[in-house]
Amino acid sequence: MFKKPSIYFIMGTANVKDEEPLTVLEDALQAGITHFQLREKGKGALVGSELVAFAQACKRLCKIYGVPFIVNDDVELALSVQADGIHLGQGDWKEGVKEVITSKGMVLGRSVHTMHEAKDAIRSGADYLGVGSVFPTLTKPDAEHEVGASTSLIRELHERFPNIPVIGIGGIEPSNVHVVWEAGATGVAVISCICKTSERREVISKLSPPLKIERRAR
Ligand code: TZP
Ligand code: MG
Repeated sequence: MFKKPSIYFIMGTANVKDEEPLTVLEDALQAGITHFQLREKGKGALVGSELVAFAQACKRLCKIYGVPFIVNDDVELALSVQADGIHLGQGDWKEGVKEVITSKGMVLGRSVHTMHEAKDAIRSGADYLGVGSVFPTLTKPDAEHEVGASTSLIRELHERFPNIPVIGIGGIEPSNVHVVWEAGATGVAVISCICKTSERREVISKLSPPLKIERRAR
């Protein structure tokens, strides 16, 4: 699922203000995102049948563009819409979840902040890791951020576990993305810089890695 450098877009309806969320997703797909995660959280978040219908619509769009559809947190939702993957934070892990996910052919992503958490996640079956927050972000106010700690963790993971894809997240935008690629990340995950722009093609092209990093791709 992570053969090329990844531009991993994350969105929930709360991240979008003046546009239709599905329009934003389709625009981002057309503009070249490589992965999509539905992260439906916060005030006014969809629930129940509305959430399932929205997830199904997101999945349909992703399928048209050949982009994996990943669900944040909600294992039940991921299973019911047959997502391609599920992403779990440190607090969202439940015993037995890996077995269920694997039996459905789904990929498992985990958020980690330290080498200890990373080793634990890999041991318990994570197929890829999210590391951050690399930079300060308003999108997740409770996210801890430290550029140095995140980039050195990305660098160390790249060296010690070269087969585990590592995705940097948090406050990433065209002006600072080079820091994350240079640390050895497999991909960059972004919410606001894609949701908030009307120039998605330009932003996504500026997020993409320089050619020398493209060639290094696992
Ligand atoms: N986890 C760590 S930071 C973050 C998440 C979900 C938010 C990233 O959003 P943005 O807008 O790209 O900073
Ligand atoms: Mg979570």
